[in-house]
Amino acid sequence: MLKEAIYHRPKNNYAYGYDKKTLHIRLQTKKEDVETVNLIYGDPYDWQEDKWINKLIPMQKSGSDELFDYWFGVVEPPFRRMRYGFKISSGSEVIYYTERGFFKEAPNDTAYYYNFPFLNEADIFAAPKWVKDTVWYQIFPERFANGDTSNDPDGTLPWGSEEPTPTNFFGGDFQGVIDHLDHLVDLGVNGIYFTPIFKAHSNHKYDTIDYLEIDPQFGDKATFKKLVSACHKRGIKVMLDAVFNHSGFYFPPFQDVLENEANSPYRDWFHLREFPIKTEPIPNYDTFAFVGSMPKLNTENQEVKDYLLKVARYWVEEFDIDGWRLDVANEIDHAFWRDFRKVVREVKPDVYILGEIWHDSMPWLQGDQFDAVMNYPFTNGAIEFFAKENLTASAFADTITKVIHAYPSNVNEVAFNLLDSHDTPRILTLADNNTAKVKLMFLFQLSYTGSPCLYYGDEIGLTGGQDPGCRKCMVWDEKEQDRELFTYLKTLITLRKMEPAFGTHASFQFLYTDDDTNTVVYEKQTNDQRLIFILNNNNQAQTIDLSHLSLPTGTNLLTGEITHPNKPYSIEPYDFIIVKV
Ligand code: ARE
Ligand code: CA
Repeated sequence: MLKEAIYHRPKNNYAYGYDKKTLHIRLQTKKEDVETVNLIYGDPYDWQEDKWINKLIPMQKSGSDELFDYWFGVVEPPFRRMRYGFKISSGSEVIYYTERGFFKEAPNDTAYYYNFPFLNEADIFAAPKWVKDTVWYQIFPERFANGDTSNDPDGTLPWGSEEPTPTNFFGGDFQGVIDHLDHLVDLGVNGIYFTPIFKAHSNHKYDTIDYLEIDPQFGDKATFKKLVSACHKRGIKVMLDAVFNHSGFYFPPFQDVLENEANSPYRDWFHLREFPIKTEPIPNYDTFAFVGSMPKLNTENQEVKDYLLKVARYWVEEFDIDGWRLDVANEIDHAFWRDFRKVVREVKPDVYILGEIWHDSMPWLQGDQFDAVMNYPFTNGAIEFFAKENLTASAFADTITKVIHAYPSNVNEVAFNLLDSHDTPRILTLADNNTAKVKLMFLFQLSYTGSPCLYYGDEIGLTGGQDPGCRKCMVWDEKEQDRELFTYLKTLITLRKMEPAFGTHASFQFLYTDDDTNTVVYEKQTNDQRLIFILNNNNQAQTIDLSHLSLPTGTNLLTGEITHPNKPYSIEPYDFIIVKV
């Protein structure tokens, strides 16, 4: 047994409260090194005649990647506290693994064991319930629809007349969104994530001038109020983009510092290193990246914190928005985010808090800061396997299995799963304009655990490379749209709503991969439904034999045909079968 590969660490993703009475416990061991793992657990104060009273329950393998097996156990400790360890068997070898290391016999001293001291309800990670039933749609307002030319900025170009650049404008606005809400209702999405809408200098608005004003090119507060109410009437949630890591260059406090330097009352609103302030050759103050027009805000300064938390509260309280997406969230201090959560949850207890973090985000997902992060590790796996075909089927399963085991289950269930965004090339472009590959990618995204997000235009086959290419004007002429793709997506979203095991209220587990045929098989399960997804990520049709899985007889979810587990499944190129068993 390879002890070096055996790993557990309480709290975080290895031991956590799933709900107010349930603990989830995980253990990592070397792949295929261990046959059984039993969880030893008991109440730390339950002794009889000097013997600790504990129980042994078998743990299940919840997944494997190229290096490790992951073991999973569920416990409901009667007094919401427990000491625990592991009995691990490999062939004739049996060892006991506790916080104090490995033993041949189970120690009888609870001080040796791992400790889950108490399951406090306030500590449990809990996102708003509605998120599990939300299919998001990301809108870059400047490029969705120009519904009112009277607010077009100077130099606005005719809609879709040119390729997008970092500086050109096409006049998108709120009226344009209101005019096309039925497109979203028809598609079946029920949450909109808007990139920034507050007064700013650029076409992307990530360089804020005034956090309490709508950018005039989008409309005014009355129009925004009309937009939110129109969305809510259609059962569509509204999430805004909070750019609190930095302001724009023309943010009045930064302008004041430029003018008054050390005498400015705002000098501690930023991270200034010396005067005079210079932006070249690189800024002599902290910024986003090295972008001089994005001076980093000092969120540890109480005045800045008070100002930004007032902004955070204002748009929830006055405009009834349902969520905040937090820009460059991992470069702002944790104390700020803990206060942010308190403030916005005070106004709206089920407001959704989504951090933009492209990497491991466990420190922000403890239940005291964010409800989710933009799940780019998921994105990368899906793009590499489905769009670029750089990953084998087993490597893809390994990638996703790692993502799943990096977080507690209750975090995974509300993950924000995107395939692309305003910061990445579009999926059709990444898939070399192969719509069949994109359709298979959408199937995986929409049947995976968590809340999917569709980037505007992907549903009708918009293309585009890295920013700014991915920010083309939306195409509204139906003759120019890929309506077949739209209808296909609409069908998947409907299935996600209709079939209990399709969405995020179900467990997810890979069942089989075949690297020769690039086949991936996974199942989604609820108490009363089991769906098996068989994906053929190959440009050749395949007949896939799954008899070794001894699946029960089922029906093809899309065609209603009976499926026999010992009869190979014939699947067209880049197609799939969903078996309802
Ligand atoms: C402009 C140019 C870009 C250029 C960039 C470099 O347009 O071509 O690459 O400058 O500075 C906004 C605008 C962008 C603009 C940018 C700077 O939307 O068009 O880019 O301002 O002026 C990292 C951050 C992540 C950030 C991305 C872009 O971690 O937070 O970079 N995303 C947010 C927003 C952006 C926005 C900003 C931040 C600034 O979503 O739209 O940009 O407010 C790896 C790294 C990640 C990195 C990611 C993408 O995964 O690990 O850390 O994200 O690549 O680069
Ligand atoms: Ca306009």
